[in-house]
Amino acid sequence: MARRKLQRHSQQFATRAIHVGQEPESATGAITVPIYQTSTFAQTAPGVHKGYDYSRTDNPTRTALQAALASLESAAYCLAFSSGMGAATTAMLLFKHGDHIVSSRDVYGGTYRLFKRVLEDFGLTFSFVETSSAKEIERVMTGRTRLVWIESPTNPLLRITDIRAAAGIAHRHGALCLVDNTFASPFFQRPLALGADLVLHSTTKYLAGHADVVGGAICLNERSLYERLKFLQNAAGATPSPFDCFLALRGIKTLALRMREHEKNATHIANFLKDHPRVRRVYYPGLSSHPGHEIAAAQMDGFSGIVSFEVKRGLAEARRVLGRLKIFKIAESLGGVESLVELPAIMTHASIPAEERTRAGLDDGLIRLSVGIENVEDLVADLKQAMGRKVSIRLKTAVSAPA
Ligand code: P1T
Repeated sequence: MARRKLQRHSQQFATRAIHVGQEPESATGAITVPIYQTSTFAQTAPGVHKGYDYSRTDNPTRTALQAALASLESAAYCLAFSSGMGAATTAMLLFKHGDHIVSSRDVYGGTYRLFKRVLEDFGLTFSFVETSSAKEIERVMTGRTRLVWIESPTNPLLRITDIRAAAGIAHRHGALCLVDNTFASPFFQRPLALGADLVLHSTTKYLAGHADVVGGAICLNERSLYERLKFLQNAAGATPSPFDCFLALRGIKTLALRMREHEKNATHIANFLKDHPRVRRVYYPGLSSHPGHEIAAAQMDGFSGIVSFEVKRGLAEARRVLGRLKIFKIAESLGGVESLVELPAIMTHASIPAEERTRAGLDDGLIRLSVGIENVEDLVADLKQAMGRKVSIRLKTAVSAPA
């Protein structure tokens, strides 16, 4: 995106993040949306109420969060959930026995686990393919395909799918296209504008941004689909608490500021790692050497803050690097202000069988960094000291069973 256009986008975005759905409260003028910590609402007569009857169905703090998120995704509607997986599970209730779903091969381990170890038992069938290739998507589409599920960038390999092309294939086959936009955040990518039907978020990550709340959301434009999902949100009940909605909303106010810093720091670190003698490969869509770089540059406004890399000497060396890092904390999750590091094969993606991980290109020694917004020189110094010392590897460590 041209600089001027990006500047305009981010100005409007930053304003919407602070104001949409967040008018001062009418009774008292409270500037911040209150935490409506109530399970139920008084009715003046049976069935007569002020738009809220029970907090699983709707709650004013959730209404505010949903309005803000819908605005940021340029969506007509948004529904909030108790976690990203709560959102995913509810989305999948749109489908029934015999339906076929095409999914990116490289997806969050919990998404794979939901598909393979839960939903297959309910008669849904799945094809996991490299969705960065339109040909691959086309190859597995059948008359029963109802959904193309895409992560872009993917977790943890940062693969990029051409969302417009994938949505086009889905639509030609009468299927929906869902994009898990967690890694980009709406600041850098708005999939509905590229033709997707549904956008899913783990709001736990960049949207809330402070590693203090777990949540999820689905944004969309189509009214009948929204009505069905709204029904399912209430019927299945994976809804967020008012306090969780408050925290997510508070985080969103600074999303624009944070995302620029995440990207700046991640770019710096990707370039540092790219030239490091102990590093075999760096995965960051902002690097011109990344195979998805051109598509990412065309469909995103920036490359976000996750960098993955392989060290030359594999898992044992990766473990040692993690053991030496001081500022980067070893933890699952991502997208918070603080820098985190993890080994996907052992942590976030351990529920994917080893042979499937290998097929997806996920090396046991892959290290994933969630680059925070600390001083970048401090982060580089931390990586330098952790990777600098001579590593003598005696330990041959097996990858353990799923967490
Ligand atoms: O953790 P939860 O809020 O339920 O979100 C699940 C989820 C969905 N989609 C993507 C792309 C994700 O990365 C996640 C959660 N991921 C991690 C916890 C992780 O460390 O990768």
